[in-house]
Amino acid sequence: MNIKDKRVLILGLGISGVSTAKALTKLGAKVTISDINPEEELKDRIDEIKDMNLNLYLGTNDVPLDDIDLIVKSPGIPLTIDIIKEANKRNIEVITDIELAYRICPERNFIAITGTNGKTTTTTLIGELFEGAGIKTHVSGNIGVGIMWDLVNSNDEDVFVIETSSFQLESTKYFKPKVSVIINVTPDHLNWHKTYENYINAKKKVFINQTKNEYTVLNYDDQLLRKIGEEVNSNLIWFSVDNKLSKGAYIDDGYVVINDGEKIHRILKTDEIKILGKHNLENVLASVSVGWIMGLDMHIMANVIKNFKGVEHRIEYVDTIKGVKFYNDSKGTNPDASIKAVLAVSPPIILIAGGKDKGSEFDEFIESFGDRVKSLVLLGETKEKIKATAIKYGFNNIHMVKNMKEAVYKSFELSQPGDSILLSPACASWDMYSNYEVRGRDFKDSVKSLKEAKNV
Ligand code: UMA
Repeated sequence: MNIKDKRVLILGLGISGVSTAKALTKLGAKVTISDINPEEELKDRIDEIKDMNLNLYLGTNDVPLDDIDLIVKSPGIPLTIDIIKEANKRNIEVITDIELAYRICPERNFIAITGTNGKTTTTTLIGELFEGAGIKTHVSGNIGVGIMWDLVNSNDEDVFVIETSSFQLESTKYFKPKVSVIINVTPDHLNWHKTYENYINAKKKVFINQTKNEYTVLNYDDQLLRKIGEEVNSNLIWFSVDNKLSKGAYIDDGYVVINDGEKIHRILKTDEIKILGKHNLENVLASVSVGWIMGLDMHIMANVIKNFKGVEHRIEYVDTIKGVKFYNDSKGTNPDASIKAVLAVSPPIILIAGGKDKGSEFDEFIESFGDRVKSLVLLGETKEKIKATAIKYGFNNIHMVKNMKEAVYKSFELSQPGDSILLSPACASWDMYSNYEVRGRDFKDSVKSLKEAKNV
């Protein structure tokens, strides 16, 4: 696609909007941007684009569409807002940045990772595998500065490892990565997608355009994905923690192995992996599958994995105060992610949960506590809903708090040496914070302040 002189409206001056605006201006497109927020709230973002020749509409998304050829919407903007409905009537296409990147450079080495949980860890690890092999890599999509700015600052042979969310995938049409990965699918973002089926359909778009020239990597242990595998038209590679496969990546006798169909290659021992939990074995298996498909050296992969300590805000060890360990899992933004954290951290656990209501149910989350969680400290929009579910299952050691500092101090009060205090909200952060990173940092700052207060 030649974007030069195309009249593009960018909806949303967030991370992806700024990245797209900078890139499209560089590529010679005629750019208009609108954001519903007023100027005062977008100062930093405006600073990044202030020297560029573009039209800016602030405090509204209602922009005249007469001179617009294409709309690139930020992933968090719903398809139901008036301007998008009007664009649909006029047959003006509405896409997200990953689709735009693909259309501009379809031959690039795009590797797209999706799934309900584990996306960021897997994307980051795959990025490190390529970098470890000396290949110039851009870790992008839901991570970092936004894919369009990465794209205009790259070379043809570079690899793009893209974390793709259902929000981004929903508005793709031709997007076709060289390798697609789905790690797992469980209900999430139901307030956005309305039905689980819509959410699943958005996830499937990661492989839907792929052919026999491309690869799809799926989790064999996920029953839904096993069924979805029947719809894959590309070369399908499975990975599994629980099963030995005739071809693919799995665990065998304490080793991560790849069976290439003829030979079994041992990559590393599972006890050499630093990131905790069964779900992280899945993330490692998905990553080595991609590395193998792309021809990476297995020894290099082993070394990178051995040194990989995980990502910030994902079961991140923070500190130990008087024998109590603190873990930040702010990235646990849905019940399934938080169940994984509860299973990975060593009990007894004091769990801090609650946040934005995305329409999730918390039954399985509470059921996963077993003997592992001893107290529940709740905050945010969903605190009453989680409390009611916990009581239904006979879990009564519940404490309601108003903010993160109170949550951390209360948890410590409830703890004994040997306990773990885990922030894993099972909810998005958007009721109290701009994103999960800000929430995670608030948790870590509160732990720091507690440490100072306790003088240890
Ligand atoms: N806005 C409007 N009109 C509206 C709604 C919002 O103009 O009707 C404006 C807002 O005022 C704001 C901008 O749009 O200024 C925000 O756009 P956005 O929410 O899409 O956020 P970005 O800053 O562009 O960040 C997005 C992703 N956010 C979402 O998908 C919600 C970031 O993922 C991603 O890192 C970034 O693009 C770069 O690609 C974050 C996320 O939480 C990490 N993702 C969700 C998740 O992981 O579960 C999907």
